[in-house]
Amino acid sequence: MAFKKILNLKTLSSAFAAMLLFATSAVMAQDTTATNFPGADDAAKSAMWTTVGYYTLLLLLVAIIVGIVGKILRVYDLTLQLQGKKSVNWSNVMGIIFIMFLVAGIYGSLWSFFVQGNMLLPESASLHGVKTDAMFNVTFGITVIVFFLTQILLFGFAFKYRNTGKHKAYFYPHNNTIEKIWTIIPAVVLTVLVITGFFTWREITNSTDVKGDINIDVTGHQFAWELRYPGKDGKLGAKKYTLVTGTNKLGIDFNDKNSYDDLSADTLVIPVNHSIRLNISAQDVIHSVYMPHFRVQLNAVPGLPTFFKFTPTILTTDMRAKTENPKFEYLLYCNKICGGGHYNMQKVVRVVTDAEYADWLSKQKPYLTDGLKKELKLADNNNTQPKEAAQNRLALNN
Ligand SMILES: [Cu+2]
Repeated sequence: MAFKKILNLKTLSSAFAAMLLFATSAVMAQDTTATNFPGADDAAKSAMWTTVGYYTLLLLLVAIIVGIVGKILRVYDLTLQLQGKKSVNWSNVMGIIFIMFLVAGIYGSLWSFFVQGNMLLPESASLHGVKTDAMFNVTFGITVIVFFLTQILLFGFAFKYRNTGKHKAYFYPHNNTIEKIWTIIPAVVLTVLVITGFFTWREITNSTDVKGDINIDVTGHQFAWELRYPGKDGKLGAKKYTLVTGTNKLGIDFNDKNSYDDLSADTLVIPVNHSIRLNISAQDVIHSVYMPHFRVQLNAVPGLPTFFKFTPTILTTDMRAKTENPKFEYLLYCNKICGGGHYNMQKVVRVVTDAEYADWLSKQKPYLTDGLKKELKLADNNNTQPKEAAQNRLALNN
């Protein structure tokens, strides 16, 4: 009968929620460096899930043991009452559980801090990233101090002022001074943090100076990023969505002479210590350019071309040495869940020296392929006016 009472929707759903929370934390705690790339070792993956399953079952076992100990205490309490003795002081029991919870919680937080904290991104590989990291660290430092302070006070006071049997639990409903302190201090601290964040963000995004930047087009579609580099003229040609066809995937406008020498590339190769300007756009749904190692993220919104400027500071080879991972690659991800193939939207980003960059760029294929020339009825000689051909294309699209 008692067991049936426990099996109601409320307890079952809270137990399920707790299990889910724990299992998620266990998954997060796994070292995924061995499994986190395409074609990862299957054995490593299954070992990871075995560990998660083991800890989840362990949690279930601990919960059952706690339940049994509770029942034993209850029986003991009833026996005492039957014998006419003083019964168990449950407030004392609760007070002790509070302290145990505090100690276990602090241990768990510190464990998470040191074990999972090690899995954070390596140092920022871009100029502005150093500033955002500094802001993150300050915010993190403040919240850690506040977290430990408030948890110790919360559980410590619940223990200290409990009903001990000799005196009642201390009732202290209101104090204006304390209210003022914990309203004004967080308000001031948060204002300072938000304003610092505002100025840093403005500094990162406010540069409209294009001189000296390397312009690269990054266009998102379901499910890939298309990259376009300027040719020898250093300028990217115009784009027009109405010109998009199977061959002219990006809808490059070849009425614009700057388009002729544009290059298409598979890998985002960028020279170290140069300002890179990513011209970001999307063709279907909202995607998001996400390069965590450079602390870069900006949405790619259809119909709203935008850009992000950053300066890479650490060569891929140097980062491999720093992370002690010879296979390390910087990556460009999509950070919006944009559809079924979203997970597959990643490109390798390689930071190289100036000489390597020039060499790589000279090997890239022009965007204007023979197939495209034929489609646009462009003669091999680029001096021919392509206007008519492009208009024909437009007419076909309409
Ligand atoms: Cu996407």
